[in-house]
Amino acid sequence: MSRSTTRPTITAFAQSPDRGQGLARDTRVRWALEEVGQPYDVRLVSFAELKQAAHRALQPFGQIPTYEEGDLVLFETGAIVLHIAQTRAGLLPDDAHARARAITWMFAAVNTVEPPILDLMIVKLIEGDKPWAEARLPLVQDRIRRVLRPLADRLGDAEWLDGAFSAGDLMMVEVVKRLKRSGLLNEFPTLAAYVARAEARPAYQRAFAAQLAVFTAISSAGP
Ligand code: GTB
Repeated sequence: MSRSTTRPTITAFAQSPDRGQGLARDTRVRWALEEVGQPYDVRLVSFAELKQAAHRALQPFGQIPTYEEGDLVLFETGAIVLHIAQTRAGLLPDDAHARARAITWMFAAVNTVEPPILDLMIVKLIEGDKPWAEARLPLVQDRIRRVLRPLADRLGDAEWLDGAFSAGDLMMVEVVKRLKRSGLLNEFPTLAAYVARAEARPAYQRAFAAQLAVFTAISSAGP
């Protein structure tokens, strides 16, 4: 494990549409940094700045978050969290096989579990007024159940997915927690408890508070 000494800078929304409820993806990077005890700086970007060349040089798709550490620039939260976990102690086990399994859960989160959940957000928030939205909703909900059921089965009564809390749990919780308001998570009480357990971690609480503070600051500044 190579210990990095450079203080990273991440980007986050200057005005997050979720009003600081922890749904924007900088939260998962903040959380990973908090878990490993790595202090960091945040550069807030406006929606206009996201699409400008200077930001696209860091993030080709014009999105947050980005991660800068010395001359290293990263985008994609999976890659950022993996980098943090591989360069600081606390988010990946030392045993090579356990480490590979934890990374597998990270990929499962972004590659298998997150796509149908994002589909639900699209149906509800972006395409909600389209003529097909109502008919499509139950299909998307079923696709989500088809990943939540095996996830709940695998978790069973365990605290975390594979031994100690890892970057795999962090990414999985970040993905699954978006279902809270949909009611789907409550169909799987052990997964709801898993999310609650993760969000009770002091590192998550600090990450959540830090991103909420950005929203609180702009709200109290007034128009
Ligand atoms: N795959 C990329 C990653 O994981 O890093 C996805 C990054 C991404 O989707 N970033 C979003 C973004 O910058 C913010 S998090 N969007 C601006 C754009 O594309 O123009 C997604 C997000 C946005 C808003 C809410 N919300 O309001 O609830 C939740 C999540």
